[in-house]
Amino acid sequence: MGVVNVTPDSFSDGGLYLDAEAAVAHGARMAAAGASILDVGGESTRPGAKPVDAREELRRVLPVVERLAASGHTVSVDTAKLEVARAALDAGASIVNDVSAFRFEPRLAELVAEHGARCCLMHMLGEPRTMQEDPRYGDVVAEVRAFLEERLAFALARGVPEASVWLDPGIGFGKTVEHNLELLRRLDEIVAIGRPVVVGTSRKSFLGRLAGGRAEGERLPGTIATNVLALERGASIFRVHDVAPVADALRVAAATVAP
Ligand code: HH2
Repeated sequence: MGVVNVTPDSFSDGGLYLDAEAAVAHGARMAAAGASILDVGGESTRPGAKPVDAREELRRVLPVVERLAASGHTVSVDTAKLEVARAALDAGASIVNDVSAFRFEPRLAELVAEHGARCCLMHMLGEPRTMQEDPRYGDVVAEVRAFLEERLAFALARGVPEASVWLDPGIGFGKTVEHNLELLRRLDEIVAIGRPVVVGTSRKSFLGRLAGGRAEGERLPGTIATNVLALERGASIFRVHDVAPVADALRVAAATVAP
């Protein structure tokens, strides 16, 4: 899954693809490099990012979703807003990637069911504005697993078929470095829920810290290491900014994992 951020303020590529033309070209390049899904987002979720209203989010993502879908790409829309998800699905997106897992807008579940779309439900502690203020868990893996099971049950109760749901432990969303590491170490416990698992470690700050202080653009080695290990532990979908090198690494790693 290649990341297409149509935002001025995303943590690692904010402002680079704000223009629809540039975002579409970037998406097409990632598809050519091996991305089978393009995840288009119009609102940054980094701590402290400025909230965006639905009108502005739509203005950013809709032309990009439309054009990428029209060119035959599988498009997911990274949003927690009903209006944005509805317009994106009508414009050809087929997956809703909701970092709030239908908590902020429960009616997203019915929308996904009505459209026969797929969805990615992600764990986040609270909301983006405050999630990194001293996050605490008893057992982070057990709590994230219980949350994802509850959100999966919610989606099913609203009519989303089980086969349409992917789950994501939400690396970096209300987690310390140690929480992120524990989730990656014990990813098999999230995979054991029985749905495809999405992981998003790409360029995230814990990788910079672990490597001794690396800026966003210097976190590719950490991104590759964590995605390869996540593959070995059963993850199925890898949300990344640097598609070509990660796709190569995953192909090689996959060839060494027992079928
Ligand atoms: N991470 C980000 C955004 N959306 N969706 C899923 N399913 N999993 C993730 O880990 C995830 C996500 C944050 O990364 P990015 O989009 O690059 O940054 P920003 O939120 O600043 O736009």
